[in-house]
Amino acid sequence: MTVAARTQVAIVGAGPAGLLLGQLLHRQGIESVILEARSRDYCEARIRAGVLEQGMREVLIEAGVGERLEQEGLIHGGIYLRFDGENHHIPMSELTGGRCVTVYGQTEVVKDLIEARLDSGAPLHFECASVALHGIETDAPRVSYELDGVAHELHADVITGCDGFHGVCRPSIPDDVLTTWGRSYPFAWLGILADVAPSTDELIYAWHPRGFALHSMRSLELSRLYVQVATDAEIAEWPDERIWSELDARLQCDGWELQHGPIREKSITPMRSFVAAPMRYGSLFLAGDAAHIVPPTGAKGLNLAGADVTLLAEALVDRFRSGGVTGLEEYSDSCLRRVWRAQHFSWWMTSMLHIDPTDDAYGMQLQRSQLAYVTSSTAAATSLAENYVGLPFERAPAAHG
Ligand code: FAS
Ligand code: PHB
Repeated sequence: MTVAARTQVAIVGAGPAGLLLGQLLHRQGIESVILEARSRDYCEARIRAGVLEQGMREVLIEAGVGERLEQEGLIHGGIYLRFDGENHHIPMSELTGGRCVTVYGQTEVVKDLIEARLDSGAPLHFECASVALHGIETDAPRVSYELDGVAHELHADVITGCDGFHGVCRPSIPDDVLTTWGRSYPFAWLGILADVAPSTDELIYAWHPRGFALHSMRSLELSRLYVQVATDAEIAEWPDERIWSELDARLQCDGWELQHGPIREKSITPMRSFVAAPMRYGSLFLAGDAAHIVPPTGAKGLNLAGADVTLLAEALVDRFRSGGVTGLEEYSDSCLRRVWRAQHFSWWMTSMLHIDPTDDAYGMQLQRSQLAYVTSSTAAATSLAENYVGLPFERAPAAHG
């Protein structure tokens, strides 16, 4: 027996993209159902991004889920670039007319969005199995899935693929329609969450011959740090002592000391760049990691997901309210303009700051020269700053007449 249901927008995936899209639509009276493969605990526990662009902060506050973000988020007006034992501040807010970033973990964004969704009473189903799309070439698509052993069919006007890089939505688009671009990097990040106050007021991105290191944070009591490791590195090879020793070496700076503390979590993340286009096929729209991936050096992944669904929500509201289709027709091209800018910036930050084992001494000299230029030229620092804090989120044409 199959249980049939109907909604306006079927959202596959309850990561930041799917949850924020659902929240934006709900606030405009548009019905949606969110289908998530994993459990609520799994979604809320995944430690991922940590930095919100100005535009993402504004969207979350406008969407009515910004209360904790405003109370607990740490507003940063700059970052440090550290190399050859010297620290260089990039005053991003000064260089961008006051735009800042907010340090607020993706885990907290997801918790805030799940709480808002459950409080709204709008459908959000966790642990959906065998999710599959049907009829996306038509204007009557549907999603089949199993929940608690019961087969379901969700009929919708539109399906949004917010199911990440490994989801089922992008693969539902025929190969002869989709074009993909990508590259993998010859290194990865080992990230730790440590119960110790940060040893810095703003993020430190460090270039060092032993490899890249990043000092970030989650609060004034919780530090988040990363070291570049080999692509085949395993956690078992990285006891706490080795991690702290590498961080001490790579973040070394005269008159400064890194505070150590108990490590409560450690994980290894591969580094890749990826884009799939178009981000629309028939009645299926892709958003977030389902369509694109960036190396985390530029802190863009989560923010790109927010930019996509901000555009998509406005276009969908216009479609359901007044039958306007301009926003939906222009959705993919509008998103991809920002996606490719973020792709380049993320590649540029990654190439400037990581030691590529396949590169040579000449390559390291070029990196040093680039770092010296960015930390001595206002023009170069402004370019980094406006990309890091994020260009203003583009809005759907219909939303502004
Ligand atoms: P997500 O992958 O977050 O969410 C997709 C959701 O869809 C998941 O909950 C998944 O369970 C669900 N799903 C998958 N298949 C499904 C199916 N068949 N049916 C139903 N649901 C399904 N970005 C940064 O900016 N900074 C960082 O430091 C950073 N670190 C990262 C570390 C890791 C390990 C990873 C993987 C990513 C990291 N990112 C980082 C990028 C990350 O933050 C993403 O950009 C962000 O999670 C994108 O959000 P979504 O598009 O919602 O995708
Ligand atoms: C993080 O805090 O997790 C973080 C911050 C900046 C990055 C990547 C990750 O570029």
